[in-house]
Amino acid sequence: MLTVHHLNNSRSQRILWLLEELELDYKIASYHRDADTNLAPPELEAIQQLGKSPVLTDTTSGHDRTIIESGAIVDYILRHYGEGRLLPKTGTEEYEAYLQWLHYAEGSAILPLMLKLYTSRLSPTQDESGAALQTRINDEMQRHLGYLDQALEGVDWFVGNSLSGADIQLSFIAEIAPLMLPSDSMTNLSLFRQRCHSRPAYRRALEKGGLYAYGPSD
Ligand SMILES: N[C@@H](CCC(=O)N[C@@H](CS)C(=O)NCC(=O)O)C(=O)O
Repeated sequence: MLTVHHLNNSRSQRILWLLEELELDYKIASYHRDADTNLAPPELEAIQQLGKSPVLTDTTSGHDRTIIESGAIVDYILRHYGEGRLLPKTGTEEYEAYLQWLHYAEGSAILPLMLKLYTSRLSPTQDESGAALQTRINDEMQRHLGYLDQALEGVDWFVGNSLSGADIQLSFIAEIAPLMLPSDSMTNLSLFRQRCHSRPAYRRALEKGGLYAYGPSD
């Protein structure tokens, strides 16, 4: 059985979406963020020592695997259970592009967004050092989100213009971007976000996953 260890309002929502797209059988083990600290509860550390979500456990066919990192989890599910869906064939240009975008989401694009989020929480007394970083953070945010926006010019999806695991992985970037930038400033990214939100599988995943602050507002 595949089990997604899922934290509310988190990156693990993407894994539920992927599993719904593939119509696979899976279980959700739910964890709730602490109301004061917003951190994951200690029970998640009992599953994997970092205590971060998502974690995927796979006990199918005698396996006893625990996998972390959303990109690795997306790729694992597609390679083992996707039956060729949402994953370009190895050896093709599309496969190379898929790998690049899959890694890019958590490897590069997320960093300035997280820095923005964290520095926005600094208290006024700490703010002076935070302010010094803002220009750099804003430049990096524009650079990375601009790159994504440009890559979507004239296409609906990032790889070969059909939905792949890379789009699912990048959806979280598109979803939190409006928290940091005016939502209409990156038109292609904003349309991409709407496209993700309009998928029936995305909607089903939302119903199953519970609280998710970055989904559709309607
Ligand atoms: N790069 C990791 C990031 C994992 C991560 O930081 N997850 C956050 C949720 S979005 C988390 O578990 N936060 C709770 C905590 O740090 O206690 C991935 O993509 O899986």
